[in-house]
Amino acid sequence: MTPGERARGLLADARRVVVFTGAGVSAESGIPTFRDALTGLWERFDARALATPRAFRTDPALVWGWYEWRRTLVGRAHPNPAHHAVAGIPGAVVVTQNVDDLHERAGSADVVHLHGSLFEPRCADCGEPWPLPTDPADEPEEGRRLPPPRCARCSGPVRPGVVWFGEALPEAALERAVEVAAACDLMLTIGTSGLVYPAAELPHVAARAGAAVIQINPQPTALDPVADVNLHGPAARMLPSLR
Ligand code: BV8
Ligand code: ZN
Repeated sequence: MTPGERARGLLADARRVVVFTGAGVSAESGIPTFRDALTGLWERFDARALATPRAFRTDPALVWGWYEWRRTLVGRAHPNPAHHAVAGIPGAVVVTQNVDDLHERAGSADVVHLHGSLFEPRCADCGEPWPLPTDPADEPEEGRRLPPPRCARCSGPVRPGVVWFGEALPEAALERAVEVAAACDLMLTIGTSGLVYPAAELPHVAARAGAAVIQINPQPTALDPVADVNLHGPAARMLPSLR
């Protein structure tokens, strides 16, 4: 039996599916993965250094400009066949590390964002949500430094609504993610290098609870040992072939 046939059988028999995704699932929508996201103004920086509270404190305009550029990229992008295939899995819970909204725009109704979202900026001081500009004319130009807006309530700096390195994940999201991973009978892990914790623990939680784990990634990853089936290829091609 080929890995693809095995995966198709597991998916057909599964009753409680969790789909765990990373930046790779959005790659074919033209969204650079986390490591590749640094081009132009940001190419001399390491994403892991930029996605931190310290970077924002040190140079808020650089960090806010980077995130606004990424948000604009996502706004212009479209869900790809991988997002649509995930949305077509009956009753699947999507647990994503991504900060884009492509799973939702593809029709996934139950999406848990472990690392927050580009679309929920808030005041860094008082937490007041900051309303995103609705007029496309207000969208920032191609990647450049952009001083963050000021909070209407306390005039603190507005920050992206994402989880930075060294910051705790949203409690409710992490709790729900562990709960569904421990209760599923199949986990698909798609487009993640499995290097960032505690998110990368989830496929292990599922395997320990007796679930089958299918991985879709063109490259080997840190999750290879926990995968029962490894499908080496791009998600937009591999996922639709499982249905
Ligand atoms: C925490 C949001 C504790 C921001 C992200 C030292 C100091 C402090 C912390 C630590 C430390 N050492 C370790 C840690 C823990 C740290 C961590 O895990 N570090 C790693 C680097 C070792 N974790 C944290 O800091 C977390 N918080 O531990 O808090 C705590 C507890 C209580 C109180 C206070 C603190 C927070 C982690 C969240 C960080 N934020 N994102 C943003 O997006 O800007 S993580 C970010 O990196 C992305 O979300 C992504 O998930 C992750 C990895 O990026 P990528 O590699 O691009 O993406 P991915 O991993 O998904 O890889 C891409 C894959 O796609 C590749 O495998 C590629 O082959 C594949 N691919 C490519 N094309 C395709 C494809 N696959 C399929 N189809 C294709 N076409
Ligand atoms: Zn405020």
